Amino acid sequence: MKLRSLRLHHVELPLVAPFTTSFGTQTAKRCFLVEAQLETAAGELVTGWGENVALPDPVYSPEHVEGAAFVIERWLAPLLYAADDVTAETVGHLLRHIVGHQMAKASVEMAVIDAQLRAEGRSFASYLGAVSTTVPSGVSVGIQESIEATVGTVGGYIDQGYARIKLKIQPGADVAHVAAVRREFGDDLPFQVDANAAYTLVDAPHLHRLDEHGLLLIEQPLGEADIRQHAELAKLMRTPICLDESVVSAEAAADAISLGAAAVINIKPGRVGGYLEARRIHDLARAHGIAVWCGGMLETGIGRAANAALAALPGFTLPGDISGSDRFYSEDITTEPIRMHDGVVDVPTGPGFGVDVDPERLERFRTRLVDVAP
Ligand code: OSB
Ligand code: MG
Repeated sequence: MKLRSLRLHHVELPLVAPFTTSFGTQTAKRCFLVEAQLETAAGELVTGWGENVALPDPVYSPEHVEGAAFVIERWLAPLLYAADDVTAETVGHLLRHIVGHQMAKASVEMAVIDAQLRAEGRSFASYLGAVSTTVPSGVSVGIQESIEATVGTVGGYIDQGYARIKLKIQPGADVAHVAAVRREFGDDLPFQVDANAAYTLVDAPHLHRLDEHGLLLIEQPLGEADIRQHAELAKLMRTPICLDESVVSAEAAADAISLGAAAVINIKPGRVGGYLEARRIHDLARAHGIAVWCGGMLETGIGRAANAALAALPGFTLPGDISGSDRFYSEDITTEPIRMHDGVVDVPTGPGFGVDVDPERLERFRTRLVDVAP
């Protein structure tokens, strides 16, 4: 296919409640959607949509919204406009000389995938090799002001039927909050924590206190670059270590697995440069007996739909952070929100990602539209 036009729709969606992690509080979702128009070999014009998952500030990863948009405008779009044949399978290769900027690359790859599959009338789940029609739906719970608030918020999501609770932790809001949730909801609750790199190896004796609470895993306790230190921490605690921030590519996943730094991997397509790299990490982990699950970045319906398809691959054996749209948004940007029912989310079956952008909401939530000229 030939790339004919590329547009970046910057949007801002209010969150139903502030979301606090060890790196900060978000009260709105600010990101951009990528709209790509491609011409097929048959001369047909097809449109595809992608979503960029970079946060407004470089506090989770080095990327940020404005930087990712600039990288697309200045480097990625020209490479793709110049290419004779742009396909889902070749986008990554065409962009290989640009170092890093995984989230920028992933969002462009998404738009190409969606366009190509719409032209073929094929669903993303079928394209990836999905083996289930629903995926278990977990919820990520932000850091709360008090232990009572943590218990109350977690209880609300349990009542809604979520299949798994993930609680954000940081020094000062960790062991006591976890203990209170276990006391209130019992040992059978599928329960895990995410530190977003808030600790150092010096905290190992403290983190060891989490071991008595039967957590599924602890996600990214140490820094992004601390793969070896995570391997050291793994020897000092029983709770399985799961990496998020550290796994920025299949190579990083291979290192983490070889070093014993990860018993589990959170796969986020944006963080690793796209859905095809995400599938490679799934394949690698599966071959090593490492469990994976699909992480989230407060996606709109577009990314949420794509993540549901990815999570339907056979190696995704743990519930992902794929909640219903209403966990973050009273109105999503897609015509239909992603819905959690009975603890699961349905894997979309329509062509491409199987969701459509709602034109009226897009216009209402849009803060800026950038036409990236050929
Ligand atoms: O560490 O998983 C994370 C959101 C933004 C940045 C990092 C993370 C998260 C979440 C939210 O935990 C997961 C979701 O989208 O439901
Ligand atoms: Mg995480």
